[in-house]
Amino acid sequence: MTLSSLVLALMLLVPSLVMGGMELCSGSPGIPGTHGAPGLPGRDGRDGVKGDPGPPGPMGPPGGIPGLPGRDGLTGAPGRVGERGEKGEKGETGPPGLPAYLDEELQSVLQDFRQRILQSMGVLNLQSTMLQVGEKVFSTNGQSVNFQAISETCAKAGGTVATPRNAEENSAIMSLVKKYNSYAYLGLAEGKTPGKFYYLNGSPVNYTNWYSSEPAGKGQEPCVEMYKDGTWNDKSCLQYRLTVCEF
Ligand SMILES: [Ca+2]
Repeated sequence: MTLSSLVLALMLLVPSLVMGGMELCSGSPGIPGTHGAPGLPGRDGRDGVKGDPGPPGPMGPPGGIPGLPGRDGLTGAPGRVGERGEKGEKGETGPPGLPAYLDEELQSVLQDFRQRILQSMGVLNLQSTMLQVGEKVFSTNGQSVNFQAISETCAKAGGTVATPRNAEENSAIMSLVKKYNSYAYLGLAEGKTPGKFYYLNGSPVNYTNWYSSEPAGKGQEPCVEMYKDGTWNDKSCLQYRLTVCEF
Protein backbone atom coordinates (compact mmCIF):
# COMPACT_ATOMS: atom_id res chain seq x y z
CA MET A 1 0.00 0.00 0.00
CA THR A 2 1.29 3.37 -0.92
CA LEU A 3 1.57 6.23 1.48
CA SER A 4 -1.22 8.25 0.00
CA SER A 5 -3.67 5.41 0.23
CA LEU A 6 -2.65 4.78 3.82
CA VAL A 7 -3.43 8.35 4.70
CA LEU A 8 -6.80 8.15 2.99
CA ALA A 9 -7.68 5.06 4.95
CA LEU A 10 -6.82 6.71 8.32
CA MET A 11 -8.89 9.74 7.51
CA LEU A 12 -11.87 7.54 6.98
CA LEU A 13 -11.30 5.48 10.17
CA VAL A 14 -10.46 8.14 12.68
CA PRO A 15 -13.82 9.96 12.77
CA SER A 16 -15.72 6.79 13.53
CA LEU A 17 -13.38 5.83 16.35
CA VAL A 18 -13.66 9.18 17.88
CA MET A 19 -17.41 9.39 17.51
CA GLY A 20 -17.90 5.93 19.04
CA GLY A 21 -15.74 6.50 22.18
CA MET A 22 -15.54 10.17 23.15
CA GLU A 23 -16.60 13.59 22.05
CA LEU A 24 -14.04 15.49 20.01
CA CYS A 25 -13.88 18.91 18.49
CA SER A 26 -14.31 18.77 14.80
CA GLY A 27 -11.37 20.22 12.82
CA SER A 28 -11.23 21.43 9.32
CA PRO A 29 -11.05 18.64 6.65
CA GLY A 30 -7.67 17.81 5.31
CA ILE A 31 -6.48 18.37 1.91
CA PRO A 32 -7.34 15.41 -0.42
CA GLY A 33 -4.37 13.36 -1.38
CA THR A 34 -3.14 13.01 -4.84
CA HIS A 35 -4.45 10.21 -7.14
CA GLY A 36 -2.67 6.98 -6.86
CA ALA A 37 -0.86 5.43 -9.78
CA PRO A 38 -3.10 3.57 -12.26
CA GLY A 39 -3.53 -0.14 -11.61
CA LEU A 40 -2.42 -2.98 -13.85
CA PRO A 41 -4.65 -3.73 -16.86
CA GLY A 42 -7.26 -6.40 -16.24
CA ARG A 43 -7.42 -9.76 -17.98
CA ASP A 44 -9.07 -10.21 -21.40
CA GLY A 45 -12.81 -10.90 -21.27
CA ARG A 46 -14.46 -13.96 -22.88
CA ASP A 47 -15.31 -14.09 -26.63
CA GLY A 48 -18.48 -12.23 -27.52
CA VAL A 49 -21.48 -13.56 -29.56
CA LYS A 50 -20.78 -14.14 -33.30
CA GLY A 51 -21.83 -11.09 -35.32
CA ASP A 52 -24.15 -10.97 -38.40
CA PRO A 53 -22.57 -11.62 -41.87
CA GLY A 54 -21.40 -8.43 -43.54
CA PRO A 55 -22.74 -7.05 -46.83
CA PRO A 56 -21.27 -8.46 -50.14
CA GLY A 57 -17.99 -6.88 -51.09
CA PRO A 58 -17.58 -4.67 -54.18
CA MET A 59 -17.00 -6.30 -57.63
CA GLY A 60 -13.38 -7.13 -58.21
CA PRO A 61 -11.26 -5.56 -60.95
CA PRO A 62 -11.67 -6.96 -64.54
CA GLY A 63 -9.32 -9.61 -65.83
CA GLY A 64 -10.00 -12.20 -63.18
CA ILE A 65 -9.51 -15.93 -63.82
CA PRO A 66 -12.59 -17.43 -65.62
CA GLY A 67 -14.55 -19.98 -63.67
CA LEU A 68 -14.91 -23.67 -64.69
CA PRO A 69 -17.38 -24.44 -67.58
CA GLY A 70 -20.91 -25.35 -66.49
CA ARG A 71 -22.48 -28.79 -67.09
CA ASP A 72 -24.23 -29.65 -70.39
CA GLY A 73 -27.90 -28.64 -70.60
CA LEU A 74 -30.78 -31.03 -71.52
CA THR A 75 -31.20 -32.17 -75.17
CA GLY A 76 -33.60 -29.88 -77.07
CA ALA A 77 -36.54 -30.96 -79.31
CA PRO A 78 -35.63 -31.85 -82.98
CA GLY A 79 -35.83 -28.98 -85.44
CA ARG A 80 -38.13 -28.81 -88.51
CA VAL A 81 -37.17 -30.53 -91.77
CA GLY A 82 -35.26 -28.15 -94.00
CA GLU A 83 -36.24 -27.24 -97.57
CA ARG A 84 -35.12 -29.48 -100.41
CA GLY A 85 -31.80 -28.37 -101.86
CA GLU A 86 -31.16 -27.63 -105.53
CA LYS A 87 -30.29 -30.43 -107.90
CA GLY A 88 -26.57 -31.01 -108.17
CA GLU A 89 -24.59 -30.81 -111.36
CA LYS A 90 -24.32 -33.81 -113.63
CA GLY A 91 -21.43 -36.08 -112.72
CA GLU A 92 -18.59 -36.96 -115.02
CA THR A 93 -18.95 -39.77 -117.51
CA GLY A 94 -17.76 -43.06 -116.08
CA PRO A 95 -15.01 -45.20 -117.57
CA PRO A 96 -15.91 -47.14 -120.73
CA GLY A 97 -17.29 -50.63 -120.14
CA LEU A 98 -16.26 -53.90 -121.75
CA PRO A 99 -17.34 -54.72 -125.32
CA ALA A 100 -20.48 -56.87 -125.23
CA TYR A 101 -18.67 -59.95 -126.53
CA LEU A 102 -16.15 -59.75 -123.66
CA ASP A 103 -18.79 -59.14 -120.99
CA GLU A 104 -19.22 -62.61 -119.47
CA GLU A 105 -22.23 -61.58 -117.36
CA LEU A 106 -24.01 -60.08 -120.38
CA GLN A 107 -23.24 -63.12 -122.50
CA SER A 108 -24.60 -65.36 -119.77
CA VAL A 109 -27.85 -63.35 -119.65
CA LEU A 110 -28.19 -63.50 -123.46
CA GLN A 111 -27.60 -67.25 -123.43
CA ASP A 112 -30.33 -67.61 -120.80
CA PHE A 113 -32.72 -65.50 -122.91
CA ARG A 114 -31.99 -67.58 -125.99
CA GLN A 115 -32.68 -70.79 -124.09
CA ARG A 116 -35.96 -69.54 -122.64
CA ILE A 117 -37.20 -68.20 -126.00
CA LEU A 118 -36.43 -71.52 -127.65
CA GLN A 119 -38.34 -73.32 -124.90
CA SER A 120 -41.39 -71.05 -125.30
CA MET A 121 -41.40 -71.34 -129.09
CA GLY A 122 -41.04 -75.11 -128.83
CA VAL A 123 -44.14 -75.30 -126.62
CA LEU A 124 -46.18 -73.02 -128.93
CA ASN A 125 -45.03 -74.92 -132.03
CA LEU A 126 -46.04 -78.19 -130.43
CA GLN A 127 -49.53 -76.79 -129.76
CA SER A 128 -49.73 -75.63 -133.40
CA THR A 129 -50.85 -72.16 -132.32
CA MET A 130 -47.64 -70.64 -133.64
CA LEU A 131 -45.91 -71.18 -136.96
CA GLN A 132 -42.51 -69.77 -137.77
CA VAL A 133 -41.67 -68.98 -141.40
CA GLY A 134 -38.29 -67.36 -141.82
CA GLU A 135 -38.22 -64.23 -139.67
CA LYS A 136 -41.99 -64.15 -139.42
CA VAL A 137 -44.29 -65.90 -136.94
CA PHE A 138 -48.01 -66.58 -137.52
CA SER A 139 -50.30 -67.30 -134.62
CA THR A 140 -53.99 -67.74 -133.91
CA ASN A 141 -56.15 -67.68 -130.79
CA GLY A 142 -58.70 -69.96 -132.53
CA GLN A 143 -61.39 -67.25 -132.40
CA SER A 144 -63.54 -66.33 -135.45
CA VAL A 145 -64.65 -62.68 -135.52
CA ASN A 146 -65.08 -59.90 -138.12
CA PHE A 147 -62.17 -58.14 -139.79
CA GLN A 148 -62.23 -55.07 -137.52
CA ALA A 149 -62.08 -57.25 -134.39
CA ILE A 150 -59.23 -59.34 -135.82
CA SER A 151 -57.31 -56.18 -136.68
CA GLU A 152 -57.71 -54.84 -133.14
CA THR A 153 -56.77 -58.15 -131.50
CA CYS A 154 -53.57 -58.41 -133.56
CA ALA A 155 -52.60 -54.79 -132.86
CA LYS A 156 -53.15 -55.29 -129.12
CA ALA A 157 -50.84 -58.30 -129.23
CA GLY A 158 -48.16 -56.22 -130.97
CA GLY A 159 -48.66 -57.64 -134.46
CA THR A 160 -50.82 -57.21 -137.59
CA VAL A 161 -53.33 -59.31 -139.51
CA ALA A 162 -51.59 -62.25 -141.21
CA THR A 163 -50.39 -61.24 -144.68
CA PRO A 164 -48.76 -63.89 -146.89
CA ARG A 165 -45.89 -62.41 -148.95
CA ASN A 166 -44.90 -65.69 -150.61
CA ALA A 167 -46.06 -69.28 -151.09
CA GLU A 168 -44.35 -70.52 -147.92
CA GLU A 169 -46.10 -67.96 -145.74
CA ASN A 170 -49.38 -68.62 -147.54
CA SER A 171 -48.97 -72.33 -146.80
CA ALA A 172 -48.38 -71.67 -143.09
CA ILE A 173 -51.61 -69.65 -142.81
CA MET A 174 -53.48 -72.31 -144.74
CA SER A 175 -52.43 -74.95 -142.21
CA LEU A 176 -54.11 -72.91 -139.47
CA VAL A 177 -57.26 -72.51 -141.59
CA LYS A 178 -57.42 -76.26 -142.03
CA LYS A 179 -56.70 -77.00 -138.38
CA TYR A 180 -59.45 -74.68 -137.11
CA ASN A 181 -61.79 -75.43 -140.03
CA SER A 182 -62.49 -71.76 -140.57
CA TYR A 183 -61.59 -69.37 -143.40
CA ALA A 184 -59.27 -66.58 -142.33
CA TYR A 185 -59.16 -62.89 -143.22
CA LEU A 186 -55.84 -61.69 -144.63
CA GLY A 187 -54.12 -58.35 -144.14
CA LEU A 188 -55.26 -56.89 -147.45
CA ALA A 189 -57.77 -54.19 -148.40
CA GLU A 190 -59.34 -53.08 -151.65
CA GLY A 191 -58.29 -49.68 -152.92
CA LYS A 192 -60.45 -47.04 -154.62
CA THR A 193 -60.18 -48.93 -157.88
CA PRO A 194 -62.48 -52.06 -157.71
CA GLY A 195 -60.53 -55.29 -157.78
CA LYS A 196 -57.21 -53.58 -156.93
CA PHE A 197 -55.88 -54.66 -153.50
CA TYR A 198 -53.15 -53.28 -151.25
CA TYR A 199 -51.34 -54.26 -148.07
CA LEU A 200 -52.67 -52.59 -144.92
CA ASN A 201 -49.73 -50.16 -144.95
CA GLY A 202 -50.90 -48.95 -148.38
CA SER A 203 -48.16 -50.56 -150.48
CA PRO A 204 -49.20 -52.57 -153.60
CA VAL A 205 -49.53 -56.35 -153.38
CA ASN A 206 -46.63 -58.27 -154.91
CA TYR A 207 -47.82 -61.83 -154.19
CA THR A 208 -51.35 -63.16 -154.78
CA ASN A 209 -53.08 -66.54 -154.72
CA TRP A 210 -56.62 -65.71 -155.93
CA TYR A 211 -59.15 -68.46 -156.41
CA SER A 212 -60.25 -68.89 -160.00
CA SER A 213 -62.00 -65.79 -161.39
CA GLU A 214 -61.57 -63.84 -158.11
CA PRO A 215 -61.56 -61.07 -157.06
CA ALA A 216 -65.04 -60.49 -158.43
CA GLY A 217 -66.64 -58.24 -155.78
CA LYS A 218 -66.45 -55.18 -158.04
CA GLY A 219 -65.97 -52.87 -155.07
CA GLN A 220 -68.56 -54.61 -152.87
CA GLU A 221 -66.09 -56.99 -151.17
CA PRO A 222 -63.26 -54.89 -149.72
CA CYS A 223 -61.72 -57.66 -147.55
CA VAL A 224 -59.85 -60.85 -148.53
CA GLU A 225 -60.40 -64.32 -147.06
CA MET A 226 -58.38 -67.52 -147.45
CA TYR A 227 -60.06 -70.80 -148.36
CA LYS A 228 -58.95 -74.15 -146.96
CA ASP A 229 -56.92 -74.84 -150.07
CA GLY A 230 -55.02 -71.61 -149.50
CA THR A 231 -56.62 -69.67 -152.36
CA TRP A 232 -58.03 -66.15 -151.85
CA ASN A 233 -61.43 -64.59 -152.34
CA ASP A 234 -62.51 -60.98 -151.94
CA LYS A 235 -65.28 -60.83 -149.32
CA SER A 236 -67.38 -58.55 -147.10
CA CYS A 237 -65.47 -57.55 -143.95
CA LEU A 238 -68.38 -58.46 -141.67
CA GLN A 239 -68.10 -62.26 -141.85
CA TYR A 240 -66.74 -64.29 -138.93
CA ARG A 241 -63.30 -65.49 -139.91
CA LEU A 242 -60.36 -67.05 -138.04
CA THR A 243 -58.10 -64.64 -136.21
CA VAL A 244 -54.55 -65.15 -137.55
CA CYS A 245 -51.90 -62.56 -136.71
CA GLU A 246 -48.31 -62.18 -137.78
CA PHE A 247 -45.37 -60.92 -135.73
CA1 LIG B 1 -65.38 -62.63 -154.03
